[in-house]
Amino acid sequence: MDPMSEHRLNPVPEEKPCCNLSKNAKNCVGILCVVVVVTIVAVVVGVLKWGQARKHKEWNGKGTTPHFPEIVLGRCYTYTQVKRPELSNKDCQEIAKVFQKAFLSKDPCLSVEQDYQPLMELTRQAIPCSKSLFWSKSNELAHQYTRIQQEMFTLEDSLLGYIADGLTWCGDAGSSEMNYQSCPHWRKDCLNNTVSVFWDTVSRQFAENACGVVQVVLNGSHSNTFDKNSTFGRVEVHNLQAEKVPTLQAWVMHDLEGAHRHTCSSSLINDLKVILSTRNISFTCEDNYRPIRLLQCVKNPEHSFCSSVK
Ligand code: JS2
Repeated sequence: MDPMSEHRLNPVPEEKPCCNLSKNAKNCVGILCVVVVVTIVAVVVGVLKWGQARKHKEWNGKGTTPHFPEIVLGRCYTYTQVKRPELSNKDCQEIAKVFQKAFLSKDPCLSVEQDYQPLMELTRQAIPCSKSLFWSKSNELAHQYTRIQQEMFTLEDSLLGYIADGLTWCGDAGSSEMNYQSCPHWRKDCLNNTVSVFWDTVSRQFAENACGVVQVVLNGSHSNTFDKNSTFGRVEVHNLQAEKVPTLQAWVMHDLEGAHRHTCSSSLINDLKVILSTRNISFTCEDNYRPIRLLQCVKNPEHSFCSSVK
């Protein structure tokens, strides 16, 4: 018999699909497969992240600012290419790299000034004499003033202060990664933490490099207008160089609404005067320095104090 005829007589039953699933059932199987794959991926990523987080010590302070490297690089370019193009030759890639080298793979509670020396060298910047402005408990008002008087410089108006202001960063001795989960808190964990040592270091350098007549904006409505334990009172006052800085001028500003807790004639302000006199630096003081008073009135023109301001 012709094999073909045999074939026709006993056709092999058509391959039946392996499973007689309806269209819906097939969709369900497909969705189930996707869910299983996604779950596996999520578990793997979770374990990897947990492992990464676990290898860092846990601290009481908030962790490294998210996108820290990108923020540092971006701020450096903004400052050197837009705000102060006279610094356009600064190497921001190198600055960002050296900033991280200052704290990565190091114990964040054993930070020392030396860690930041290479970074300070790279960002070195000449502040003109008689243009340095210090502040204490008056961050917003001091920077409102330097935004208008752009020839004046606070530390945060300098390249390194501008890059770091408001950021948190830390690493670990046992890891080359940044700790984004937590960083040491200055009171609950340790004083010599990565961020506090940075600000003391750059504040000391800012004061050491100051020349000419320098100013400080103090908050007369604050209970501790001159705080000996503040960065200004503990670091900057003691690092001004008498051979370069003949005089410190204090501007004691009062909130338009707030209590006038301290004025130039308060004993607290006299404490500052005494410290400076032992360092051969003269001291002058003015309550509610008019240009800054006018700035306060811009925000509150109807206030009674402001109607009398000529
Ligand atoms: C943590 C930060 C930040 O004269 C000023 C500035 O030169 C500054 O460096 O130090 C003085 C202000 O510090 P002070 O007197 O302790 O006043 P404060 O109102 O308690 O402000 C504390 C800010 C210290 C330095 N600092 N510290 N994290 O992001 C940061 N930014 C600055 N400027």
